[in-house]
Amino acid sequence: MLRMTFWIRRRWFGGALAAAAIGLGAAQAPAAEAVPANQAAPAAQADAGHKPIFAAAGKIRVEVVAGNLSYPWSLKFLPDGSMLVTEKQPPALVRVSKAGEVSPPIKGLPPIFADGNGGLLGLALDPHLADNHLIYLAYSEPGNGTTSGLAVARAQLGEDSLSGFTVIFRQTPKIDDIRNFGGRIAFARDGTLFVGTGDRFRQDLVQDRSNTIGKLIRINTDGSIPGDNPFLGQSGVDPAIFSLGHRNIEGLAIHPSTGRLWEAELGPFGGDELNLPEPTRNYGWPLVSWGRQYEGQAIPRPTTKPYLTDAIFHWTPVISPSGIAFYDGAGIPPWDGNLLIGGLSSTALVRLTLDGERVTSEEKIDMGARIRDVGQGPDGALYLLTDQPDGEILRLTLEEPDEK
Ligand SMILES: [Ca+2]
Repeated sequence: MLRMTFWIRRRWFGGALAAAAIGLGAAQAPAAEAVPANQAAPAAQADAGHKPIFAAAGKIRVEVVAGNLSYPWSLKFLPDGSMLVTEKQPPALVRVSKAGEVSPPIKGLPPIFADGNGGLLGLALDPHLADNHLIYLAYSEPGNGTTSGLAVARAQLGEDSLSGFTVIFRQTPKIDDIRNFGGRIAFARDGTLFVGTGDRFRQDLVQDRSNTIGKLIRINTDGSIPGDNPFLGQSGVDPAIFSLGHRNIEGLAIHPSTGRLWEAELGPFGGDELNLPEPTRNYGWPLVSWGRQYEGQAIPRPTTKPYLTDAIFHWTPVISPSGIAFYDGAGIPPWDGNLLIGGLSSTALVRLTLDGERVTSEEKIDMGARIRDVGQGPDGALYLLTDQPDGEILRLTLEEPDEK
């Protein structure tokens, strides 16, 4: 059944992509609408969920592990090999067994602002999860009136409920807008937690260091400020800030050998960025950009300035990067050491080959669906989340290497 619906969506999203490419919408293509429920696949296509994709590496097998997830946003593997998945809207946290069975929503989430880009977003597992059962969730928290802001909380994961739910970070100020919450969170090797925020469409606030709009955040897991945070003790600066000048951070990954944080953010009309954040550095938004404002006016050139730090790679037209992950090639050996990026408006899996900290080549692999998160499973396969009202977990492995 799931395989049938996957085939329908592949066709339908292919059409949506073509339409978006003609008009202005490619840079900010709205979340794609649901496929009409009365569409039925021809019986002959019933097995088309296994329809492979053809990449430079060869023929890639695509399996639908689970479906009927409502805009799934983050995927993490628990020690027993099952998965924990956040669903953006309506906000829900669910377990998914290795066999693909989706649990009822885990109880204990707080009130969540679920509109636009908001909802239940990022997920991180404590490095000592097996002992302390702690998980970390990023979500948009309702404020006064129609305002909202990114929040990060930790809680103990029980079988079917969360306990000890504690907010450890709140983005300030809360903003009356439904866009650009950021929302990805990732553990550094030193046990601190990185939080990627967005600009909330308030460019005027991003270069102001007294707030946490458009910033990369670094905190301890109890919400306190690490003693070596770069702005700690500076008056008028929020001490949670690690770096600034970011537009909308939805991709964070720690490099497996260097331990360095890599970050992907959505640009405006053009100018998606891949950055290597360093403490105190200013990544330029909205002073400079490789893109243009949504309204079309240019952002002043040059694209960077001596006191700003430029992206190491950027995309125009945009790919709309969301989750990113380094991959060790266990299930798809030719992708060993590559950085894989989920693309939203591009409906693509974007693969970058690297030479140290330099990007040497790029492959955009059309997945026919918006890709919200990517991650490697304990089985070595690559897993993807599709950003749809009936989103899926896809499992990718190399079926037949390209012999060329
Ligand atoms: Ca930048």
